[in-house]
Amino acid sequence: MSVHLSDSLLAVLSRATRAVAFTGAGISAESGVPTFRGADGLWNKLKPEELASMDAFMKNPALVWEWYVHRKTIMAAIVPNEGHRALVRMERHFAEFAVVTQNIDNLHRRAGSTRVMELHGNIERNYCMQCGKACPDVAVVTDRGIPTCPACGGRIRPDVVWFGEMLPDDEWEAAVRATERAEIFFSIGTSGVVYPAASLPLMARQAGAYVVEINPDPTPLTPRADEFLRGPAGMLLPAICEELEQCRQKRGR
Ligand code: BJW
Ligand code: ZN
Repeated sequence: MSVHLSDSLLAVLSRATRAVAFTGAGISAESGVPTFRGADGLWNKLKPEELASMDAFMKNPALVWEWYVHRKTIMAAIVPNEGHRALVRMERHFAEFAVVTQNIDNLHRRAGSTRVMELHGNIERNYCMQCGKACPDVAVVTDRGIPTCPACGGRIRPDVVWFGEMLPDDEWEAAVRATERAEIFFSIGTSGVVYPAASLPLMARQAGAYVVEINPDPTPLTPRADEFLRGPAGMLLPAICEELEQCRQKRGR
């Protein structure tokens, strides 16, 4: 599939050595993971705060767990798509390449990306809210209801970041460092409304990166990006990758 890329994007692609791919739920949509917002969004019937917050969990842990077990089941059954795979190919052409993801589905690692920063946690992990011990997934999924810690009896929760919670320090700091160093920054499949993650493309732009947004629909970032490529990530990322490979071949690298 060939896609027309602007001369300025081609110029940056041919010379850049440091890149960041910042991803959201949209990159996993083509694998069958529902997005959070929009027509087919996960949150259509329920407000995010009703499920993804400590308040919600304290009020109704069984409901929150039912939702996570449902999503764990979806995510265990799906596989990375062309978009995830294109980012793995892209990594080879940059001296520094980081995937900074808001997704908890582990699909970037499963696809083979080697430098992945997970800003909102990972649905494959759980931990005890009382003693902090990690709890394997199988115990959670087979337990149904509200899983408890075999060591101390405390409540187990998924290792994800809910509204009102801090992002993991190490992942956030690494993401900011990579963003500030990037010459090209791709914002892929995110509505860009959840902070602080949504500040990364703006930080990249401020630090001098060429910011490319990939999304079938415009977002609050669109007027501030250097380039908006409208369409699904599973189609656009492989096309960008082909152009990148051609640029590098021409330059003999
Ligand atoms: C395609 C496609 C295809 C479709 N190809 N694209 C007021 C102002 C500013 C900030 C705040 C505020 N009030 C509160 C806050 C802070 C709050 C926040 O940002 N709220 C806003 C919503 C208002 N943020 C937080 O609380 C964060 N923590 C924090 O700030 O800590 C500091 C602090 C601590 C204590 C007190 C105060 C401050 C934490 C945020 C955690 C977010 N967690 C979630 C759930 C994770 C766990 C789980 O999954 O269960 O993370 S919410 C949810 O949204 C999830 C996502 O990672 C995140 C972003 O969503 P994303 O990925 O952008 O998905 P969508 O669905 O929104 O968009 C999909 C896009 O894909 C769309 O654009 C489609 O068009 C596109 N698409 N198909 C490419 N094929
Ligand atoms: Zn415990």
